[in-house]
Amino acid sequence: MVAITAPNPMEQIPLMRCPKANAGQQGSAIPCVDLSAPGAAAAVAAACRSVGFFRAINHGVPACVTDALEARAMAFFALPTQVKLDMSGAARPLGYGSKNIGSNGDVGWLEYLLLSLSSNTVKIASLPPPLRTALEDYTAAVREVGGRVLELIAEGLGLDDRGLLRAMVVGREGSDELVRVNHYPPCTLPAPGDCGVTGFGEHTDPQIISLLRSNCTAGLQIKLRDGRWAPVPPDPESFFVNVGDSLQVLTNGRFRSVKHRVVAPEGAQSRLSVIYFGGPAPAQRIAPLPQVMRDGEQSLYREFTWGEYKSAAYKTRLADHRLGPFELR
Ligand code: GA4
Repeated sequence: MVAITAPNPMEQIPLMRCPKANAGQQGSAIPCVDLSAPGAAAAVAAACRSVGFFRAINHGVPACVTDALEARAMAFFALPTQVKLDMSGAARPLGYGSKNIGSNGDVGWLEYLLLSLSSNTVKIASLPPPLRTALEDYTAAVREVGGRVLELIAEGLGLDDRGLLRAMVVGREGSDELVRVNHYPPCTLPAPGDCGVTGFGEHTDPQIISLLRSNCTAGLQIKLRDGRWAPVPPDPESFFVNVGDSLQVLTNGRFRSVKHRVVAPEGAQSRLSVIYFGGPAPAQRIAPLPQVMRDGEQSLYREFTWGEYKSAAYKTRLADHRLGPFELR
């Protein structure tokens, strides 16, 4: 007798290759910042200038909050596809998505939930209540970490108003905060030894900052300033902070948004990551902060609002240089 198994929809995606990063010395290229240490502001600013990315420890989010979300999210992704779609709606861009990222042809070896947060309410009423609660607890906690990081950034930049960046994102009425839960099942597609299958293609995040937490399955890589890709060793106890395009503009290029990507896992374990994206209100003007500019320094970017940038970004492909059309030189 021959066993007939239902075709796995993930098997249908075009095979994209993504070189595995060389674990060599680059792992140590990822700065680590103790958010509770006295020198945290200087360390955050140095990391944002040099790499645009850092690992944050001593962030104050209890493990029970991250663990609860991980367990609930894994249970959600184990449900049949149709049930997940019925509960969350198909991603357009918010909702449940599988392999398609955005609406311009990008694909990856993953499924995900993309949700908008508003007044700390995850706007997907029909998610299973335990997942909804776990997401709300998580996002309330991670948003505080985001707020703290933005205060440290303001201090590290020497701004008089330490609350300026935080106030653009956290707790601001109408700010544009998103949370994304990415599930990368073990990849069954063949790939040559030095390549893996792309889980999430290379891109920068359009927002001000992003904070990522994953389980202990590897896959995330960041692009260093010298062009090499560095693997980010997973650490479920840390948050990984990304500089987004909008922060690059607010600092007139002093901080640079980091390119990152995910290679799908090959072993038996899924990768699960949860990312908080801190974006401002649509009407927020995104232009270099006058306080960071030296006398006579010219803006590198034409001025825009977050709403304009976001709608332009959502028309691009993942790997596009989204700030290009806004650059002045
Ligand atoms: C990248 C960062 C966030 O995941 C995201 C992504 C968004 C989406 O998944 O719909 C985009 C991507 C992201 C930038 C370019 C466009 C839009 C997919 C895509 C191809 C939610 C976001 O804000 O921008």
